[in-house]
Amino acid sequence: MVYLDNAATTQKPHQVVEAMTDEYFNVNANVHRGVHFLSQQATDLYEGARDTVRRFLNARSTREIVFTRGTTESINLVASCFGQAFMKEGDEVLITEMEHHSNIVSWQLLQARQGIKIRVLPITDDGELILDNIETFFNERTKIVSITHVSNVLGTVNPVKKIIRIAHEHGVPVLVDGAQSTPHFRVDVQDLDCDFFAFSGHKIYGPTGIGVLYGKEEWLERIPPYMGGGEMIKTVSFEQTTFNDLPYKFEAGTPDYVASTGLARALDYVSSIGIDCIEAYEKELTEYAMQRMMEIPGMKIYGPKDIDKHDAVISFQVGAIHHLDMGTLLDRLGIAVRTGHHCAEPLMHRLGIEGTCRASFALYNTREEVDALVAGIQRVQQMF
Ligand code: 7TS
Repeated sequence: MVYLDNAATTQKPHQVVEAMTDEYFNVNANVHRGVHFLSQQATDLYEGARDTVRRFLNARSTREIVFTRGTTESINLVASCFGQAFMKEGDEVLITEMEHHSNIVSWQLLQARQGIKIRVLPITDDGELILDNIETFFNERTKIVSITHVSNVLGTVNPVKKIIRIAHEHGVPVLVDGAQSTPHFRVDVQDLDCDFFAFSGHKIYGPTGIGVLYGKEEWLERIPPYMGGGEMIKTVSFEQTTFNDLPYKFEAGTPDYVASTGLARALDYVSSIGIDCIEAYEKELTEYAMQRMMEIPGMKIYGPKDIDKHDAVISFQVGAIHHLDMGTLLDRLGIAVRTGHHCAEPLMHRLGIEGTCRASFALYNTREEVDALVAGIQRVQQMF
């Protein structure tokens, strides 16, 4: 089996699964709730995981690291809580044409509740953001920018640092969707100077059900909690409740403390290999794949041609072969790719297509697997 659906989710290293099994068998107890030995051990693991995430993102403080269920929940949290605190009817959020549904629909829910407006930065036919007239997208109603770091369809690496600088010149904070960037290259939230950053554990060799919202302390202090419940409070009476300190204000209820251990182990795994090594290896592999795939007659690859702007995701279409047929037949040959709109329907409309086939790589993929993909595509082409 050749697994090339890593943008959807990655396979897990032994260390990650073993750390979680070990916690269930040997340390399991609810966190932050007991004076007893096991609860303290579990709490130490949970808070240790938070510090591992802090180091991985180079955040200033663990107060800025909120555990969530994933990128989707992190974006919904910001849309909902930032929206409630800082956006009124007619205020604007600026997104892009290449967003994943999670960074579109979250804002549409806010639109339905509070009458905000969604403005959309356009892209070129090659899938790059058009920034020439970005200034015209800012006005006094612009309250937040919410953009993807890397497109899960086109592989485009967006110049988020530049966009953040421009937004800040207008006094506007920026949320970066890092679901597709964190697994592939170094992210430094202080260097980017983003105000919020979201990513998912399962896309970076960690378990499902856990993700992160990084937020600058000044913003997290100023926005209200997302959900109410245990752990997010200081005191509760029927008349009035006071909220807990950061980051616990945003962590209502029993968290997935076993998954956070798995995530920390996955980040340690990535760091032990070296994220810069991973980036270099995957870049070479993606370049090789693009070259080999372009040898196939009728091949169209979406996204930037320049490999420095193209992450480890290749969306393609071969002649008139429907992407679903291609994906199904590749699967018969033991090759797993994703087909369809990739949760980015507005992007499909922009490109004038219904969907694509998508091969996405991780650090464990090889040139031999790329060769198998190319041979598989050629075989499918012959069948047609
Ligand atoms: N943002 C981007 C850019 C994504 O690629 C995804 C998931 C999400 C947000 C949502 O992440 P989740 O972990 O909360 O679901 N993208 C994909 C994909 O490309 N194929 O399957 C899921």
